[in-house]
Amino acid sequence: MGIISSGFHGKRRTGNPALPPGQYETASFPVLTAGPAPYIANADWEFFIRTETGQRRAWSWEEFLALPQVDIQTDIHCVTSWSKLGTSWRGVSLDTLFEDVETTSEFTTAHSYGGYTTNVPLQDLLDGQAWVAWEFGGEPLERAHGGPARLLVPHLYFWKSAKWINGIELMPHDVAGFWESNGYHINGDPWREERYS
Ligand SMILES: Nc1nc2c(c(=O)[nH]1)N[C@H]1C(S)=C(S)[C@@H](COP(=O)(O)O)O[C@H]1N2
Ligand SMILES: [Mo]
Repeated sequence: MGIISSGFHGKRRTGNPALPPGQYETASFPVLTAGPAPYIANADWEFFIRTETGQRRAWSWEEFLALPQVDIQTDIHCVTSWSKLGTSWRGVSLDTLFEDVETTSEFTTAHSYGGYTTNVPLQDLLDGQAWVAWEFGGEPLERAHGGPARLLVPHLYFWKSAKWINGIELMPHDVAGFWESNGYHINGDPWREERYS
């Protein structure tokens, strides 16, 4: 233990209960992208949801902005060990986007412009746990961080929060995405330290 009595015993902690095991807090906002950042003009952007039966819902940028917008305050946790606490975002809840979608699938694949994919169970996207976010800290999301818009699933490691999100595909099975096929854990719960497989 350090010199500060944190009240935890037998476990090395920083003393901040907001930090999952093995994470440290950073004030900066690192950029982590596999490959080049794609450029998508707002006018060309769309977000789709495609089901296992081929049903497809899609929103243009204008239609997306006309949906109910919510402010989100949340901590984010990268598998490379940095956490950023109390970040603020604005976007549309996945609950709103899934309102008229009928599916029996339990799994999804998030597809990004540029080809990045990540798998997320449908239940992790619903009930106020995930958003398509387009504002960060009161400003339009920077392209390096996924602008025009990114998926935000902050209760899982940040690689699940697909930047430059294009759409969500409902999947009959859990199919590993980009990082999940390259050694990252299939689920990615930071509180269980599901980092690598
Ligand atoms: N499209 C896309 N989304 C992505 C990535 C990526 O390479 N491409 N990297 C992931 C990883 S590993 C992390 S940690 C976060 C980093 O987000 P940031 O660059 O905004 O910090 O984005 C995730 N989403
Ligand atoms: Mo990451």
